Formats: sequence, C-alpha cells, structure tokens
Amino acid sequence: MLDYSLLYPLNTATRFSMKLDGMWKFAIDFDSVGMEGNWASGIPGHDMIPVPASFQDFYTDKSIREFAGDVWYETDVMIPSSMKGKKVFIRFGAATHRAEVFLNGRKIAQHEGGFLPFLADITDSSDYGRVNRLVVKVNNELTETNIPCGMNITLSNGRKMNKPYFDFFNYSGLQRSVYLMAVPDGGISDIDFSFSVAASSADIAYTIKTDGSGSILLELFDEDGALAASAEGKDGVIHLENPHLWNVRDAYLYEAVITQKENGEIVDTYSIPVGIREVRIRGAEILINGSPVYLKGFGKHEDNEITGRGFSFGVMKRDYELMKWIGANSFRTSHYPYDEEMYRMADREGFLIIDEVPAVGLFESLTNFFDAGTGKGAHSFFSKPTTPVLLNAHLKAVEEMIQRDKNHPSVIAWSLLNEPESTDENSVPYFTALFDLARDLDVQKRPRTFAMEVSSSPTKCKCYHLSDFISLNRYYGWYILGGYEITEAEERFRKEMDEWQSLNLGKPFIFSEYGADTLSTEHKIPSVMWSQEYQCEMLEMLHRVFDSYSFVKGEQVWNFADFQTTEGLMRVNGNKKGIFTRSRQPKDAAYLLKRRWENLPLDYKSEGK
Ligand code: GCB
Repeated sequence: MLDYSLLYPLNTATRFSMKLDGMWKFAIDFDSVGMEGNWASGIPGHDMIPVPASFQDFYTDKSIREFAGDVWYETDVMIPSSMKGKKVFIRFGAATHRAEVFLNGRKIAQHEGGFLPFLADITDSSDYGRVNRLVVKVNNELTETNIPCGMNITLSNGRKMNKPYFDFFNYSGLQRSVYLMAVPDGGISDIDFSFSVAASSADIAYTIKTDGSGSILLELFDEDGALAASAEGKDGVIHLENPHLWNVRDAYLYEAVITQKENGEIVDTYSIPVGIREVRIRGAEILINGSPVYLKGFGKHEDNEITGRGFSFGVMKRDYELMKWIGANSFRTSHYPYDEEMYRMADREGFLIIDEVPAVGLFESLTNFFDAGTGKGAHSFFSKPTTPVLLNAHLKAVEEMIQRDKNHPSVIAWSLLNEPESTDENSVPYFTALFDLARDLDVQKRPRTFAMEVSSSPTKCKCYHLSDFISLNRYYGWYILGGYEITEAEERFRKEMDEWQSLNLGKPFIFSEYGADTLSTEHKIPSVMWSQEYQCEMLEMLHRVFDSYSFVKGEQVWNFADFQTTEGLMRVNGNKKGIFTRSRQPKDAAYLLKRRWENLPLDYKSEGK
C-alpha cells in the first residue's frame, strides 16, 4: 500500500496547493560528483531550466541531449507559517525515471518510476515562515530492473549512453508540475466510486478513507449546481433516479463534495468530478452503460517540439481539438500513464482511455519496434535473475496508476504491458501477478489487456487468456510485406485473423496499433512506401480486413502524431507514423480517417447489426 494519498491537488476551504512551476536552477552531473560534492545543499552554476519540461531539447550540445545519469534541479520555496499544524508535502507529477528529494540539504524522499506522482512529506523538515531550498536529483538511466526497460553502456570517452528497448526518445527530467501542498492532518486520503446502472436509475457505491476520525458527508451536485443526492458515513450506496449518465463523447459530470467534521467543526473538504457510467465486456462486446461501443482513435505519445515530454496545456488542447475533428472517441496512453490533466479533459470531453502502465521494452532488443513488428522474438525475458526486481517495480507502477486514475470515468481499461515477450512459459506467472493485482485494486473491475506484438500469435502466445479483451499491434503492409507486396500482406493478415477466429475466444479484439511511416513532404503516384499515398492505401487495406471480422471492436492507429525517437537507420529524426505531423497538422491520411470514423456508428458491428 502507498503511504501517501494520490488525490489530485486542490485548493479547498481546508487544503492549499500551489504550483512551483517556472524556471529552476539546473545542473548536469557529467562526472558523477554531485552526491559527494553535496549538491543536495545547493547545485553549482547558474543554468536555469523550465519545469515542467524534458531537459534534452533546449541545448545545442549533443552530449546533453544524449546524457544518461543524474541531473539536478533546485528551487527556493517559501513555506508560510500558516501551514504549521497541517501535513505539508511537495508533490511531483512525475520525475523520470527516479528521484531523490532534498529539503535544506536533508534527504526527504525518493521515488522509482518516471510517469506517476509521488509526495515528499516535509511536515517535520520545513523551516516555516522562511525560504526553504528544494533540490531534486533525477536519474534517467534505463535498466532491466525497472520499466520502461533498456540498458546503458559506457562509451570509450567515459560517458554513459542509454539504449532503450523501446521506440520513443528517453525524454526525462521534471516533466510534470510540482506542487507545494498543505492538507489537514487526519483528513481525506482516498475515495472510490463504483456504479451500477439500470434503465432509469443508478447505484453509486462509495468508500472514503481518512487518516483520522470524524463524520463524513457526501453531497452530489449536478452540472447546474443543484444537490442531486447526499449520504453520510465513510461508505455506502447512493441511489439516483433518472441519473444523467456519462457517455462516449457526451460527458456529464456531477461534483461530489466530501466534508469531514469532528465535533461539529469542518476538518477537511475535498471535491471530485463523478461521471456515472458502467464499463463491461459481454461476449465480444465492449459495453458502456450497457450499450456496445466501437473504439476509434489513436495510440499517442506525450511528445512535443522543444519541451519534449513536458506537459503543456496548449498541446493538450490542440490534441483534443484534432481528435474531435477527426471523429475519434478514444486513445491509449501508450506507453506510460500521461499527465493527470489529460484524463481530466477526457472526463469532460467524453473520450475513452485505455490507461497503460510504462511497461514497454520487456522484450530484449534495441530495435524492439522492428523485431517485434516482424515477429523476431527474443525469448525468456522473464526468467532472468533480475526478474523479481522488475516485477516488483512493475506491480508498484500498476498500483500507483490505478490509485491515481481509478476515479476517471474516461478510463475504461488498464493496459498492463506493451509488446512483451509472451511466448515463453515464464511469462505466465509474471503476467498473472499483474492481472490479479489490477483486478484486486480496482473496485470498478475495469477490463484488463496488454498490447500484443506479432510473435504473440494465436498459436504461440501463452498469456492472451488473461486479457479481458485482446489488443493487437499489427504492422502488415509495413514491417511485414510492405509496398507492392501489400496484397500478400492482406492475405497473411487474414490468415492470422482466421486463426484467432477459429479459437472462438468470445472476447472483443481491438487493434491497438497499425500504421506506416510517412513523410509529410512526400507525395508519389503510384505510391511508394513513406509517401502519403502509401499510408492511405495501407490504412484502406487494413480497415478492409478489420471490417470483415465481427469480433474486431476497435481501431487505434499508430500514431496520433510524429514523435521523437532514438536516432538510427530506421528512423528519420523520429517515428513518422503520425496521422498528424509533430506540429499537429494533418497528413492526407487524416482526411481518410475522418471520413471513415465520422461514418462508423458508435455501435458498429454490435450483435444483431
Ligand atoms: C510498436 C511499438 C511502438 C512503436 C511502433 C513502430 O510495435 O509498440 O512503440 O513505435 O511499433 O512504429 O514501430
């Protein structure tokens, strides 16, 4: 169990939270002298850098962009005397991939894993009423004992270099907001909602955890601010007649206001949006509030010019506008949980999210994307001496993700791995532990899945039975039989789909990836691979195949936008499979998808249709 609360930071009558974002002092520890040199008390130099942002793309020096090791951040924080008596925290939205936090030279926290929040408790170490020095050491080295997996090597000049087993640039640093927070001691620490929706009513089961005592009042307000229902006690069930349900691209959010009182005095209050909706899998259908849905959308990345993986409200807004324009209704947070703001906006806009833990590269290969795409498997990734350490880190990330994201109506499923090696018996206990934990922790019992690469075939994969719906990443027409051989690709693809069909799994399938690298500058008639024409031809071929199998209940094209990767022979300054360019302008394929998705009904291929 986590020993801190991952509730989204809010200002309420009893809580205070303030972003510490802005320009922070920054130093790169090229010679690994920071710890010995007591940088924890103050870092050398005068360089300043924005938080949140990835540090890599600001500089003109390649040894900074490619740096593997420790980078140090520092800022001064005034901690007001008025916070005395509260629990006081510094909350990091993420520190990639691991961090140690120091306040006034003393270590106060550490965290492993680069895409989920953590809190540093500074209640007892703060100098109240004074400026306190906050220093963070962030390490970005890739290993096989944490996710995402990779390795690092030492070059002959002594510099370290990361070698990711995955196909996105290893952006790192403080890429999400940092908050100073003060919350009541003994206040509200966790909330769970689950829903059971009937024809004209809904039951909302809730549990509220506090770190102290006192009575709890829960009030549910509708979007007009009218009180819709209320309940007393730390847990219970609220019955609502004629509820306004949350639906796909038709969101409705109630606001739950929770008040904790002791001896008649308010000790804490917290509010949280509530979308009433039920997610279920029935046979080969994905149901939202009992109605079948077909997923249309993308695998995405947090990726942007200059600020890298640093969260930007502007980029987020543009991405949602483009997803609405093109007729999408969903996306997967490939290959890591995104900034919390993405989910809050999805809640408002009615998008469906498959939330993915940062488990990518569990397949030993430096050209993972290629080897996985062509089915060249590396075997026994899960029988190494280090596997138990990796599994622990992976389970912890699953716990943190579910803890953070469980109350978003937009989150309809958990993706527990991307393209892992799954053809070896040793993968079974490893996967089972993840799937069991997700089922235990999520009171909504959302469906679980993992994205399967092509060697995880119907005959070879040992783990697909664990998935509540099957997610396939398939590159027929690109890594497999691309170009003029596209006709053979279609045949090969149909053959695989026939094999899946003959297993009669009675589960929905979605395509969690399919796509072609395409340069926005290339046009060619007749087409060649990498031209915009080829991307369209290939998508048409793949869609034709999807359309012929009734159990295919979704398509999430790879990728929403072009994104940065490690340099190499297979990548032209990044992966170009975007439907939009990196600067978020459409390629030709965007119009093709818009035509298709605007015409596919939400209940496309539902039984009886
Ligand atoms: C995949 C990976 C994704 C890559 C993609 C590609 O299978 O899941 O991370 O970017 O293929 O474009 O090769």
